[in-house]
Amino acid sequence: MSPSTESQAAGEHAELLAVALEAARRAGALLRDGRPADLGVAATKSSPIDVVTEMDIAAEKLITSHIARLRPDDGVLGEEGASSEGTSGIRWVIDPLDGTVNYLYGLPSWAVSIAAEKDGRTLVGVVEAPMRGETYQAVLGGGALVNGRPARCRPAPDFAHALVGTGFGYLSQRRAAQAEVVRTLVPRVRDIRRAGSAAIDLCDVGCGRLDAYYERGLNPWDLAAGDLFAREAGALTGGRPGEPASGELTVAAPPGLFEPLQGLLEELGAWHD
Ligand code: LIP
Repeated sequence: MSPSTESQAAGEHAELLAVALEAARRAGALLRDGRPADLGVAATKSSPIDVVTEMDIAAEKLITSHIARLRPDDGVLGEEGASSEGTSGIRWVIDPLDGTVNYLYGLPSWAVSIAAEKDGRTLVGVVEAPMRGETYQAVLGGGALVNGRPARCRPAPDFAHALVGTGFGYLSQRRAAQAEVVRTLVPRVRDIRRAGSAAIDLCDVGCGRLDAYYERGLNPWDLAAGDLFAREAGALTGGRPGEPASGELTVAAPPGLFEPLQGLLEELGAWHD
């Protein structure tokens, strides 16, 4: 890449990051400060426990309006229905409220996740976790920061000392299959954590607060920003061997732990229900 092309790319990444940071900050403040005391379920999606609240919808509207104002030619894909192709080649992938069930119950582990991608590659990602007072940001090839400080994943522990995050889907058949996988894993690792937000789990791998994370059934908006953050913080991410992280399976861990975990998940069929 020529120097001028490099500087153009750096300038674009900086602009995309600034848009994502401000949109995430504003949405995070709305969700933190505007949560109604009587918050209820506004709708359900894939199952009666896959819920949407009025705040998911309000946060997505705030984010998409902010982006449209500053970058009107970009495409958008949001969990709550925002969808447009755009003409710029940039697409925003938005989970306005990741960890919706936690938010509904008043638990603190939820986040706003915003990523910008071009030709299917995530260029920048921001995860805003207001109840933690933390902002996670990453730029492709530019590293990962948590509250402006460099983030690095933990060096790989041996398998029996790994603290492993995971999550479960909203359909009972899938949950039964996921329970079988975690049943095998529990006696082989230090412990399991199920915090309820993929975006935060992926950022926790990047910050060294989890040794690993895996989950089947994530949507693009759940993982786009956190996957980039984890990778830029030194972790490996992927799905089945040779595959990228996806809804089929997402795995994140430092080198040396990623490979044996991915191999065991493949053996256990964690990639199918
Ligand atoms: C959630 C994910 C989480 C998963 C939950 C749910 P949502 O996303 O972040 O990892 O285990 O089942 O899918 O629905 O809160 O945006």
